[in-house]
Amino acid sequence: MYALYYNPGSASFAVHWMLNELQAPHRLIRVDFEAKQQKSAEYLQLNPSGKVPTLIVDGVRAASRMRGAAVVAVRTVPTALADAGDRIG
Ligand SMILES: N[C@@H](CCC(=O)N[C@@H](CS)C(=O)NCC(=O)O)C(=O)O
Repeated sequence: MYALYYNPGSASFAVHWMLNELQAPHRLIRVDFEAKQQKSAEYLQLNPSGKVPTLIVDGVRAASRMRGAAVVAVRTVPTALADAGDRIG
């Protein structure tokens, strides 16, 4: 199960798109930039850069930044392709 810390219109869009595209079950947690939530002590424990996205996989922080999209793809694509009846090559 994935959890994505995001802010609308930000770099977290890429990871959110990948989760949706691959129909990967996920939970979204909005990070309020106006309230500077990304700089809160709680959030900095999750992601010391103080930025979104932060991707959590099975309760463990897996990736921040664009690598999150790659993590979702690598973990999910084989199953997604099989379900769709697609083949690589
Ligand atoms: N640029 C990074 C994303 C990290 C990033 O710059 N996120 C911005 C939003 S687009 C952010 O969280 N900014 C909040 C801040 O710096 O306070 C990427 O390639 O994915």
